[in-house]
Amino acid sequence: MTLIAADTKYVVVGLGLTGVSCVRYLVSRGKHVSVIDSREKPHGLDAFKTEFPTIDVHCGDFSPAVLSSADVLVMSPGVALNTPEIQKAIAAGVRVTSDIELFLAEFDGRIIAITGSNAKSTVTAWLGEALRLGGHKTLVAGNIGLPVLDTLSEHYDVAVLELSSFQLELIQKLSADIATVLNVSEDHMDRYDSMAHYQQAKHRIYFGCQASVYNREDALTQPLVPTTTTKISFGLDTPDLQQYGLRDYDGLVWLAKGFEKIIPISELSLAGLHNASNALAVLAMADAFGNDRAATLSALTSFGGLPYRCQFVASVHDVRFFNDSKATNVGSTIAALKGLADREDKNIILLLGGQSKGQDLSPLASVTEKTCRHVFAFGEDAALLKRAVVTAEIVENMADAMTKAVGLARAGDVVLLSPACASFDQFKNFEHRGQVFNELVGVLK
Ligand code: UMA
Ligand code: ADP
Repeated sequence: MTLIAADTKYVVVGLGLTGVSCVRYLVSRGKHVSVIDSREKPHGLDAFKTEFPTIDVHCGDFSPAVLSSADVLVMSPGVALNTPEIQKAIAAGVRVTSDIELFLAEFDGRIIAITGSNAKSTVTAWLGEALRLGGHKTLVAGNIGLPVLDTLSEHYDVAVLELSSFQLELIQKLSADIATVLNVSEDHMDRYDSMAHYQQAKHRIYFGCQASVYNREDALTQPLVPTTTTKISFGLDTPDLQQYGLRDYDGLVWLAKGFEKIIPISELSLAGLHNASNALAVLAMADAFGNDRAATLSALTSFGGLPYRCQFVASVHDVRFFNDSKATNVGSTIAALKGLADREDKNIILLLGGQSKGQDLSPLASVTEKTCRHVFAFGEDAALLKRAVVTAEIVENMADAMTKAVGLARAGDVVLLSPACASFDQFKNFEHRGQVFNELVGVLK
């Protein structure tokens, strides 16, 4: 590891959750630090100035003078590395690091790193629960919402880190004990110029890892980088020896390792085949870690799931309402539709909408055709959604979609918010969108 001089000047780029955690950490280590943010008045600026009255904050642009005054830029994941001003600073010799790299330099426990286009948070939290029940002091952090540098004051045996492609771009060599890419489907196409670049960013998670866990049904997850690692696979097909998959025994479908039957999928605490896939990933990683199998099984049957992931909200007049606000890309919406569809009937009324981030929306066409009685599209990219799902009805916002959906719904139907898009055009974030949906359901009861 490079030794950093005591008088190194750090400029933290971006004043969000990550940026504030970086400042807090660098100040606590006695470092010289200032902040830059390209927005005029980033959210949380006033609170920051109260907490750090003496730290210089430059807002409104990425001033070349401020950036080039740094020895090291500490990047936030939301700021693209190829931002011209950042590239100029790098070309002039300024080094770049990130909160995850600073964390890795200090953390002395084992590291399990998880990425994927979907299911990252669910698998991270589920595995964290399994390891905790196995008696390991376990940290769950990263893209899931807890910046890693805010956790260093406590000792942990193991960190289960959810890492986004944005965060992975900012790590030279992760060297995790266990690393996984759970699945790869289109997302963040407004930041990457091709799927190949997006996939390459995700695969940085495998650099230097000791064991890689991949999804053998998704070729894009198989390690691209040469590894000396143990490779372990999971998938919903029948597993070979040492692989994780599904097997039929006595009329039930079981999670299995090779020929070993482990638990029927009907006993998992989260329903839907996509969650069986998630459970297999948890099991594979927990075994690779050496977790007590009974503790893992206990987590697989008791974990309550995270809010806004295909979450059942209520049944009103025999219409079930599901909140999948976290479905911010096409792959996750398709998983929800397949999970909730009734094979006999097109029983779903789907609410789509928001910012589509440059994704190819066309895969929505055939699955909505098979599963949905009606589709509503709202928000910034409603017209693009309608171009993909030609039968969709454009409405102004989610509240209008709900009013119309309730008017259409018959007993036995499902009203599903699974927007396939980011929320920032009409909401603060996906949590806010999820809360508003729950409130709209609440007034129906
Ligand atoms: N900013 C600029 N210029 C830009 C872009 C952003 O100055 O061009 C500034 C903004 O004004 C803001 C700050 O950067 O002040 C925001 O930084 P950020 O976007 O990196 O967000 P954080 O608040 O630091 O949160 C990040 C993750 N967000 C993103 O990667 C976009 C959070 O993941 C994560 O929980 C948090 O770090 C802690 O690790 C959220 C997310 O949406 C949930 N992630 C994406 C996803 O899951 O798809 C990747
Ligand atoms: P991430 O952190 O990758 O966004 P989440 O666990 O928050 O993942 O789930 C995001 C969305 O993906 C939710 O809509 C959830 O229902 C859906 N999802 C969960 N598991 C899978 C899977 N294995 N494949 C596709 N979609 C999934």
